[in-house]
Amino acid sequence: MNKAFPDNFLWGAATSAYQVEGAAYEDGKKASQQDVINKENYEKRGFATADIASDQYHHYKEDVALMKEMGFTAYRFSIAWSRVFPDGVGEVNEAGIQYYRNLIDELRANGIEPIVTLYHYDLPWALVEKYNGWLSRQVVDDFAYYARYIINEFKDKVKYWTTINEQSIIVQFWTQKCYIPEELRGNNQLRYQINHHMNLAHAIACKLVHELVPGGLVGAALGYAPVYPLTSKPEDVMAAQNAHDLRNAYYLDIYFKGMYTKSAMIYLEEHGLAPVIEEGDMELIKEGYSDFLALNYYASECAKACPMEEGKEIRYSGVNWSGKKGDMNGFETHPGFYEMCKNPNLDTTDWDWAIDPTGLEYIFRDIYTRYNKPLMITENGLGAYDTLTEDGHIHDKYRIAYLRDHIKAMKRAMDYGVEVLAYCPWSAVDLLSTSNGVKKRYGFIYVDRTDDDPKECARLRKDSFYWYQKVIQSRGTE
Ligand code: BGP
Repeated sequence: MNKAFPDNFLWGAATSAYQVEGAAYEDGKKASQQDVINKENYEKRGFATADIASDQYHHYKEDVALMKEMGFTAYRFSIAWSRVFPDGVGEVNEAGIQYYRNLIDELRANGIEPIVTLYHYDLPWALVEKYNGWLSRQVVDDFAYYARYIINEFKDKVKYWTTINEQSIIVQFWTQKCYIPEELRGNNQLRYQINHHMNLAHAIACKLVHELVPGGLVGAALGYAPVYPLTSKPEDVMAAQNAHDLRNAYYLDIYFKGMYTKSAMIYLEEHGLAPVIEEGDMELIKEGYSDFLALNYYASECAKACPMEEGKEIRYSGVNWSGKKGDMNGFETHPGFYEMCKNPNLDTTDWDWAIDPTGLEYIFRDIYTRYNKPLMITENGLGAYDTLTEDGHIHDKYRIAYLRDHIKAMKRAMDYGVEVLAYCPWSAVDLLSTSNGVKKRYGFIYVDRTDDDPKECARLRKDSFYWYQKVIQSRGTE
């Protein structure tokens, strides 16, 4: 087996627009639903807003220089729809699109391949006001308008495109990822309806890349966790299969087979949760095939049987808001199908995410064997509290250990024949977490700010920065 990664393997890291850019209302940008959701998080829980985030909008040249210093050959980031079209559709905001032209040119000038995500949770607020955003089918046409503009604009500069970030996670944590009016939050069918609208939007974006970008490659970025049975009791094994069908296969089958996984759809239909599918939808989904799958892998999940019982109701994943181990407020439950639970065999992060590098090897082998498409990692990482020492260092050896083990696992999968294009862990620089403010850090580059005080967002190199630099230099043999 080869020790080193292939020469053309892309090494980099990832971010998303609202989590890193800041400048939320600058140069013509208007609010996205994340500006509103994060303002609520600030008011309820004291987490930072997206107003300044890591201020990459003003630090992008410095950030790209630091990425180059680490040896990056790729950077996965997203475009803020409301920076380009502040009202969702209509007039383009010249200053907004210029920011992305500058960023992409800066990356290219430094030999860094842009991997562009079209949508990462930040729908223009104007479309929420107009028709409740993703809840309405109208959003599909507006997304097509936005996607056509962006893909056409960057067709000669961007080869790798990802469409919609983490549809599976949006179903679980829908009020954090989409703005859902209070009175509709009890209607779980809408989670799958949103998801269906996103499948249509995804298919349209895939078709657009195939039509407009010479040599372009496109796929979704899927949040994916393998599901293990809690025990080897057959009913737990069956529960794990059920969870896999509804949480993982459901997306893979759409992206690669153009169909909904039957078992999952039967379950949804039986419980009145299935999306409304209109004539022509499945044909469109089939036409919008993916060239690769981008995976966001952080943790594995565990499931056990969940017999139907009086009083047991459907519920979705809990969140650990406090960042104290063991504070996770509940697990996803589908009576009669499966119930998620803690895996007693794995250690967790402070936010209760199971640490499981072998899970990465497992899913790579599994997905590649079934679908035979190239894979890339567009997120993988450890959310942790970092301490800035008095003399300006961040000794994040826990992050190095986590990433090293995952890189090794990815390599083992590659040694067994899995085609992997890129490794872009989360995150290039520290940024705003989706549910836990800025104290939960992921970056190689420290951003000196707190939830209460954005300060100047000065950049500092963590120990993991120098470690990753060596990994890249040695083509993964470090
Ligand atoms: C993924 C999202 C990212 C990111 C990451 C870490 O689900 O695509 O946007 O933030 O998870 O999650 P969190 O920020 O909640 O720690």
